[in-house]
Amino acid sequence: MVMTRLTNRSMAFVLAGGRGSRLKELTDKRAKPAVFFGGKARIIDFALSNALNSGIRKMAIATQYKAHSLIRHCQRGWNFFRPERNEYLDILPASQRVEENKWYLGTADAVTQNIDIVDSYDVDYVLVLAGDHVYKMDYEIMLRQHVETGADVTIGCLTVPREEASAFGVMAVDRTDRITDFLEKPADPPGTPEDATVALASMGIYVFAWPFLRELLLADSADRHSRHDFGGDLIPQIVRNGKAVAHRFSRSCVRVSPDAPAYWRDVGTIDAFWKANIDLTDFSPELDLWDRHWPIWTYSEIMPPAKFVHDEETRRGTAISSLVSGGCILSGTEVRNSLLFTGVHSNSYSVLDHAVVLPHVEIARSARLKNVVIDRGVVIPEGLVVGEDPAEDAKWFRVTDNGIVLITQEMLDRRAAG
Ligand code: ADQ
Ligand code: ADP
Repeated sequence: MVMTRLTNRSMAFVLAGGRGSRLKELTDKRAKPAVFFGGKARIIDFALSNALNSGIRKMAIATQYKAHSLIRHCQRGWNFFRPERNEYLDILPASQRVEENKWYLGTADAVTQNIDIVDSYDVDYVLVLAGDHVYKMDYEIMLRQHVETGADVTIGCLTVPREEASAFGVMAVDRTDRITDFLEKPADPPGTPEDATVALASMGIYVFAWPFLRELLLADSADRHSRHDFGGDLIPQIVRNGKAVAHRFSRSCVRVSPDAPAYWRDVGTIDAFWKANIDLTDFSPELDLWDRHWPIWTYSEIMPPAKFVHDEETRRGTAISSLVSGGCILSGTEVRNSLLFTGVHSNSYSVLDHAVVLPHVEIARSARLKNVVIDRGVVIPEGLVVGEDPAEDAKWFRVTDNGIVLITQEMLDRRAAG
């Protein structure tokens, strides 16, 4: 028998159809996996890069909600897989394959509707991933655990504070990490035996042997009472009737970043999104995007280098403790603790402080913007001040409980119209 690596016998099925409604206007035009992150990337690049760096060369991406931006990104950035080398990456929009007007009913249905594609990949194992999170993880370690324990399903999990656990599938495990109970988004999540203040949460990452999952999906599609959802239907069913095992996220990170703490963020709210981006401006950020051993691949426009124009009059045109992407021109603007995506232009006397500025934002003169997230392509008018008077900000913009302000073009247009 020819010995092949486990990752060569596996595929990643990435679920990228969800809206991410807690990101509010940031996901009005795009699905959460397509939301920009870290200056150049999109959220989905993390799951795809993890799969690539783990040695997986067969991937499928199921899209649904507002998929245009996501599909375009994947077509531009992830188009280097060659069937001649037994590599595949397929983008699978809902309602393209089974019936013309049938959306994916739930996450499991997204796989069921594409059973023939998975069959054609000729793999033994399927790794189901959410395209929704920012993290680094070596999936090969999880695949190996799945094979070693002989589980029906292996679920990636991490500990979260108990009060945050209602947003997750929460599990109870025995001493061997076999899952004894699984509750999807419980109102009152149980703590762990060792520590009642934390709960063991599902990351929405699953490993199955394909023949097992295939049979389960076919049975599920015939079940009229099922919502065809992994977390809501299939996983609780396996926990009851089969063998489900927890894979601790921290284990899969040992090889990825031996010296750094395990990094995983949901970035599902404006606050979390702002903070995870601003954290990259730290002296030594927890998420190391510069690590050449675990690169985060993406598509990003190739643009001229960032330019800082020092204005003799204003004595500005500087950025400190900041990330500034290609194509940016900072002319007489002062930038502090901020993250600027590709192609941001900013003019004299303006100040950006703890600002997350998405691509192609234009900032006129004398704007002062603090603790903000500015959506792609926004044109900031001359003299706009945000982040100094919460009551004024709340009149026009979306202000979070933590005082972070989201600015979109629609909000500015409403403000301009009075
Ligand atoms: P949620 O994240 O709430 O919980 P869900 O909204 O189903 O579950 O999203 C899971 C993934 O599937 C996301 O990446 C999303 O973009 C995608 N998705 C959603 N609907 C889809 C559809 N119809 N077609 C294709 N893709 C779709 C899940 C688990 C929990 C677990 C959390 C971890 O159910 O148990 O704790 O993930 O975040
Ligand atoms: P990209 O255009 O690079 O994919 P987005 O995620 O911002 O970036 O785009 C989401 C979708 O909305 C795309 O179809 C894009 O063309 C469209 N779009 C972006 N900005 C605007 C805008 N200001 N008005 C209308 N449509 C927009």
